Amino acid sequence: MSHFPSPLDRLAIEVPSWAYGNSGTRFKVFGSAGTPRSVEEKIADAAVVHRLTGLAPSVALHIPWDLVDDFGALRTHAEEQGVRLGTINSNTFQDDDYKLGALTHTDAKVRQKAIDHHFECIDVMLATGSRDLKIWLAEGSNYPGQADLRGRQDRLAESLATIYERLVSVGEEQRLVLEYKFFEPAFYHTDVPDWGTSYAQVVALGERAHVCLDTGHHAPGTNIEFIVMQLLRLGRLGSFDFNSRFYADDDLIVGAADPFQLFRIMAEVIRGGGLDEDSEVAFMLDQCHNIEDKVPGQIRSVLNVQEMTARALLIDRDALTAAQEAGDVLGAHEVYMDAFSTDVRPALAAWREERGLPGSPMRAYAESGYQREIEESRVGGTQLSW
Ligand code: PSV
Ligand code: MN
Repeated sequence: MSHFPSPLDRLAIEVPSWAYGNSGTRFKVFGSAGTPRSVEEKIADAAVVHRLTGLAPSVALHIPWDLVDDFGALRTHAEEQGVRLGTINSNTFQDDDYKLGALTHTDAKVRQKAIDHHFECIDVMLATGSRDLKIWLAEGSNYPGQADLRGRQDRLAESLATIYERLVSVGEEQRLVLEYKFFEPAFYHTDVPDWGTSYAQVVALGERAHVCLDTGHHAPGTNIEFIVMQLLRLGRLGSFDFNSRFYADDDLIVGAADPFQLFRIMAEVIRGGGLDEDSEVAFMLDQCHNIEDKVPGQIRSVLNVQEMTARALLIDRDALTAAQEAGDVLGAHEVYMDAFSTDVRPALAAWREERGLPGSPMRAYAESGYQREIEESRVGGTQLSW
């Protein structure tokens, strides 16, 4: 049964440039042999993931981490490697001026600096051919009374409107996606803590503003697939940042901590049309590989998404609906679990081989010698990290 329903052929997962650099926790960033010293080397690594899986045709950039002098040349470099440059992520979380806020700051000069940074990101998008500007804000406060919650929300709306206005003026395709996160780095309140706040802000902007759902950005126990359903229903699910977590925003390999949750999310994506031909939902990874090799870590990640998507596509929708409508609680649950419990790995290996890809991308990577090659050749220079 290597014939999966056609949405499987449409599944494309964008990889983040930062996953190829060194990362860590606030305690330690570990260096590792072979880590890229340039954005070009990050893209070369990302291209290997796509070559071996056929699943990762684009690479997201983070500005200023991935600033280069010539984004047109970077675009050509990516295309020569067989990938595209994707979402542009802004960064207003590593500058002293933003200690008390960026788009929400009480000082208009600081707000303008943060807005100008987004204008710069829009210029980058024009050079790279990117569709999406993704905004995640590290803004909030640590102590009750420290900040005027309402004033910050109003300033946020105003700043976002200025950015959105510029974005929609440069072309027809560009979109703004606003990512939410319930805490960290702020610990008392966060200005965009949940999907409802992100939704309220993007709806006020216009039709080309959407919500980004990062799977690591909810309180433990949150029913994430419900949020997926609701945002799809409302037509505002712009993108996913996939990763998995045990405790907080762990940024581990997607599907590693809870494959069943990933299955449930993909089941709602499919149910809500998120893999239909005309869907504009972007599937991205937002992960760090602190201790494992980064390229195979990314390969494992995109394969996990594919595997749970394939299982979710096996849900017998007619049988499920019949059981649901008949009030057959356990029958409906069994139909759902039958799909989750199916081992699709042999069928996926066949599916890959039919498309000229290695049946086992993980084994193909291990046998390719690429890891040894980058470890031996990438000496000198400064390894990239955040
Ligand atoms: C914030 O935790 C976040 O999820 C945002 O997407 C950032 O851009 C990214 O992580 C940085 O790693
Ligand atoms: Mn994220």
